[in-house]
Amino acid sequence: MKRILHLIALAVLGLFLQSCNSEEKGEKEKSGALAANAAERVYVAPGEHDEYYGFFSGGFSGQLSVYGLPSGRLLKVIPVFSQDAEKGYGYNEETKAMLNTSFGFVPWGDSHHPDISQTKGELDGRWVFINENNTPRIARIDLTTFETTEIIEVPNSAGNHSSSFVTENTEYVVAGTRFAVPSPQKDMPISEMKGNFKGPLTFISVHPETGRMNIEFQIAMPGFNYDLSHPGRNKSHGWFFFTTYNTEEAHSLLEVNASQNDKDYIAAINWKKIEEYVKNGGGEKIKAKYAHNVFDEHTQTATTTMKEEVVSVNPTDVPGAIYFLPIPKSPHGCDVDPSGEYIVGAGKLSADLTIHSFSKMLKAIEEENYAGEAYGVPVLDFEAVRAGSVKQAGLGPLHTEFDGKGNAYTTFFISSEVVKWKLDTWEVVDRKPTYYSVGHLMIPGGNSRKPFGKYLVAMNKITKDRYLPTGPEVNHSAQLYDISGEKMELLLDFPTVGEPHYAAGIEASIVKENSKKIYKLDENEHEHAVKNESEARVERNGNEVHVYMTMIRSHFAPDNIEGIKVGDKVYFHVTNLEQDYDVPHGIAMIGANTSEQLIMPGGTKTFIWEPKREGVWPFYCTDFCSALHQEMQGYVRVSAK
Ligand code: CUK
Ligand code: CUA
Repeated sequence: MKRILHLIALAVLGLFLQSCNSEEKGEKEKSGALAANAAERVYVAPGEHDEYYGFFSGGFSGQLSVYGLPSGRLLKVIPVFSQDAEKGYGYNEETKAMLNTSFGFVPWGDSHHPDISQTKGELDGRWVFINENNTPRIARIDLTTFETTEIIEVPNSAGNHSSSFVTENTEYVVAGTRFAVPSPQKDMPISEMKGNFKGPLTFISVHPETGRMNIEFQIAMPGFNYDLSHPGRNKSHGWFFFTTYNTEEAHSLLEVNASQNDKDYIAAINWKKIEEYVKNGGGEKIKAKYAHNVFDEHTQTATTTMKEEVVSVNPTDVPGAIYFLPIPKSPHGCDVDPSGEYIVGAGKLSADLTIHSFSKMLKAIEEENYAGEAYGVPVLDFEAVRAGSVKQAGLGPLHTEFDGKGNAYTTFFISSEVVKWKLDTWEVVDRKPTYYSVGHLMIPGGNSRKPFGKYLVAMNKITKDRYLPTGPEVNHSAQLYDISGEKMELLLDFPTVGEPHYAAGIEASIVKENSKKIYKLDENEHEHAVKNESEARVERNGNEVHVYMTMIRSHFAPDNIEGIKVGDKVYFHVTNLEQDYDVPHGIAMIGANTSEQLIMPGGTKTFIWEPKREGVWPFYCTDFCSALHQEMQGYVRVSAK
C-alpha cells in the first residue's frame, strides 16, 4: 500500500513538473514579474564595473565561472577540475600535476558548490573552495590570481557532494560523501551494504596564512547518503550540519525503495569536540590513498604528494559530539541562517519546510530528549528541536538563502519558484516563478553572518524557450532578482557555463584591490625561466631537446631553430618577459599533442612537441598582442633521424 501511495505521489509530482515546464505559457507569463526599468537596473555602462563578483560552479564542465552582477557579464572561466585548452591548464607541464589523483591523471570533474573564505563569519575574499563529486576532490582558487592553486583528493569518499563549505574563520573546509561505500574500499556483495558501508565526513584544515589544506580527520558515519551540509555560524559556530537521505541504507535506490522512512536525519556534529579528541590522540589511522596537488606561486609549478593514511574517528567514541535531528522525507538542502539559530531542512518529497532551532537542540541534548538511536547515535525528538514549519510552501523544496533582514528564500524545483518567507513567524510573504525548475539560489554573502541582501540569483535546470534555440541543448540559465524591497523583482536572465549547481557572491571591492596585475619577473623562480633574451638557447641531451625561449612584443627568441630531428622530444620552456598588465603571449607547434600555451606577463610555461615529419615548421603568437602581432613568428627546421 505504502508503495502504491508513493507511486501515486510520484506520478502527481511528475504531472506538476510537466505543467510547470510547459511551453504553453503565454508571452506575458514568460516575462514573469519583470521589474519596471529592469534594463536600467542591470545596465553597467561600458567601462564601468559591476558591484559584485559571482562565482558559479560549472557542474559537469568541472570549472568555476566568474560573472559580474548585476550585469550578468561573463568575466572569466577559471579551470579547476577539467583541462582547459584556452588557458593551457592541465596541458602544460606546470599544471598537469593539478589533475593527479590516486587513480592517475583525471582531466575532468563535476563541480557543485563554491564557497568563499571567511574571517569572523564574514567573507574575506581570499580564496574560493569548490568540490568535485565524481573523483572526490576539493580545490582552492586564489583570488589574487583567479587561478586554481591547490587540489586535495578526499579518500574513502564517493560522490563528494556535501562540500566544500567553510567554517566561520575558514578553520575547516568540509567534504561529505554522498554515497556510502566500504571504508576502506574492499570487494564485497552490494546486497550486504546495510550496516557495513560507511559515509565518512572529512574535515580539512586550512592554513590561516597560506591557505594550504590538510586532512585532519574523517568521521566514520553510518552508511547513509550525506547530501548537503552547512557550518553553524554565530551562536552555532563549532557545529556542522549534514542532511542525509536513504537512512534505510537501501542498496538500490529505485525511488520507492529509498524513501520508505517517514523521516531522514540532519546530522549535527560538534567538530570542536572531535578536533579536541583527535588532538589528544583519539581516533585510529586507517589506509587512505590520496593525492595532494599544490601549485607553488614562486616556481609556478604544481607538484603532487601521494598520501597513505588518515585519522578516522568512530562517532560514538566521542560522547556528545554527534546527534541526529529528524527531518521529513528525503531532505536535500541544509541551510543555516546568519544568526546561527535556524537550521532549514528541505524534504524533497514534503510540501512543508522544517526549521530546527539550535537552542532547542542544545536543550534537548541537555534533557536527553531522545526519540531513539541509530548506530549508537542519539536521535533527538522531532518536536523538541523543531522551531517551526513553513506550511504548504511549494513543491519540491531544495535550497534556502538569507538576506540578513529576517527573511529566507527557498527554491522549489517542482513548482518552479522562489518563495520568500519570514524567520520566526514562518509566513510566506512573496513568491516568484523561475524559468524553469530552479535548483540552488544565491544571495551574495548568503553563506555568512552578513549577507549583502540586494540581489538573489536563481540557477535553473531547464531553459527551453528562454533563449534562441541552439540545437537539442540550451545552456542552463541564471536569473537575477532584486530583493531590496518587500517583493522580489525579476531583472535579468543570463546563460551559464555547464550546470551551475551553486554560486558564491561577494562585493567586488573586497576582492578587486588585491587582484594581481603581473607576475614579477624577478620573483619568477621557475627552474627553466629565462629572464633575459640573451640567455635564450637550445640544449640537446640525447634525443631530448630543451628550447629556452623568451617572448616580448613582438618577437620570440630564438625564432629560428635548427638541428631538430624526427623522433626528438622537444621541450619548449617559454617565458613572457612583459611586465605590463594584460599582455599575455601565446605559442603552439603544428601537430603538437597539447593545447596552445597562453603565458602571462612574467610567467613561464612548458609544452612538449614530438615532430613526426621532416620539414620547416612555423610557430606564431596565438594572442593578438600588438600591431606587430602577426609578425610574432618563427620556424623550426626538422631533419630526418
Ligand atoms: S545540488 Cu544541484 S540543485 Cu549538487 Cu547543491 Cu541541489
Ligand atoms: Cu604576442 Cu601576439
